[in-house]
Amino acid sequence: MQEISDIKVTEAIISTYNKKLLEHLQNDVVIAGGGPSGLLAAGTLASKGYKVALFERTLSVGGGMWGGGIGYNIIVFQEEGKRLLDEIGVNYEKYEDGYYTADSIETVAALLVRAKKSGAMIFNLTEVEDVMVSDGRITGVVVNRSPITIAGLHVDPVSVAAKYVVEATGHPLEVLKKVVAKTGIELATPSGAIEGEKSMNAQLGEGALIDNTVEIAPGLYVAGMAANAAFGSFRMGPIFGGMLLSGEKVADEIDRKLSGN
Ligand code: 48F
Repeated sequence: MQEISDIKVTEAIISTYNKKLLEHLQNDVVIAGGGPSGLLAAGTLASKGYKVALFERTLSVGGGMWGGGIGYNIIVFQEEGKRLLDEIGVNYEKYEDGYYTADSIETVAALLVRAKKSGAMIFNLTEVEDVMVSDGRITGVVVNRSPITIAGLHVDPVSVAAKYVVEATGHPLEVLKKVVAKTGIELATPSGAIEGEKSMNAQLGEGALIDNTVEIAPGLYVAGMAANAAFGSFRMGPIFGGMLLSGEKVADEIDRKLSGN
């Protein structure tokens, strides 16, 4: 066995992490939240060559996907979601016509591997606690270490720039709430404010999700459950086709903007 220096191990971690953090102080796209929609968007954008940083508050990405429904680690996809499962290499079974089941753990793992291998940089234990604003446009995010925010410590955050930010924090809409509370920017919703999430109706919720995946404020897109919560649409429970399709749509829209096509 080679001789191991404890200090070398420490130095390797600190210098490697600092390097990747410094490389991602300016990005094409920053994604707030590492649930299924954020992960799919990160992988799709990174695979097109964009510089992408995804910030996730918790230790693990995957958001609400791990636990399937009531902690049974199975998720359901409808016909339209199957194409993306094939694309990311997830096994699934037909349950009945129009209903497919997949292992939630395999699906999170596949989304994560695809995002990382495509070149997206994932920063876990990092909370997006505010946005950067300039001339009425969102120009980046303000991040802090989650152990600091969870402990409620009075420690200042730091800033990370992006040409576009994606709000993918799911039900709580954390980034958009900050935008509304602090910037005075009018949202692209019917009222110009957050409409609020409605109760369960998977048919209507999944149907509305793609339409709600838009640039909701200059420089800021909404994706996933955050999009439905912002536009006053329904929640949909453990059916996940819409989440992946929303991640795909937000990536396509941002690609169109950045490439000028
Ligand atoms: O909630 P989440 O899985 O978002 P999603 O991609 O998917 C929704 C489904 O899981 C489910 C559903 C399906 O039918 O309705 O709820 O819209 O993942 C959101 C992620 O964002 C993280 C959070 O820990 C989770 O992993 N997050 C939340 N607030 C912040 C954050 C924040 N302020 N900064 C960073 N990450």
